Amino acid sequence: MTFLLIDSSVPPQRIDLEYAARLAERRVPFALAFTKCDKRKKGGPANGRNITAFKRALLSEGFAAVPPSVVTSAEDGTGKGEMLALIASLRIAFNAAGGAEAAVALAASQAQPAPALA
Ligand SMILES: Nc1nc2c(ncn2[C@@H]2O[C@H](COP(=O)(O)OP(=O)(O)O)[C@@H](O)[C@H]2O)c(=O)[nH]1
Ligand SMILES: [Mg+2]
Repeated sequence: MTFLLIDSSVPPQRIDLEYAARLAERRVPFALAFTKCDKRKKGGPANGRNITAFKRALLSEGFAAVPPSVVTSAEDGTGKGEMLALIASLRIAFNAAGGAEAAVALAASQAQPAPALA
């Protein structure tokens, strides 16, 4: 599975939105990992607002749904369990359904990326 890492301490970055669009265009299932949730950029919006703004930007740029996401911090460990659980859910599906095809199908159903508008 692919995680697209997004710095939550800064507002949505054009390059990150474009990267998400490229993944969607190529039908690569992905989840969002919002990083550095402990770090507040001085003078900038709170991390939660940056995260909401990023999700809204995806929707306004053509995504039919927001991919699964996890809020993380390498500094204090936030989101580690959630991230491992997301990966584990794919492993369980892989073993239960017996193959890479099933795991890819599950990832696709979770991510539901739609092609971004041109
Ligand atoms: N406060 C905080 N700093 C972090 C975190 N993750 C990485 N950093 C710091 O951010 C800087 C760049 O780290 P890097 O892992 O290259 O992250 P990048 O900025 O996404 O490329 C380094 O000084 C890291 O110690 C985090 O979760 N919280
Ligand atoms: Mg780096």
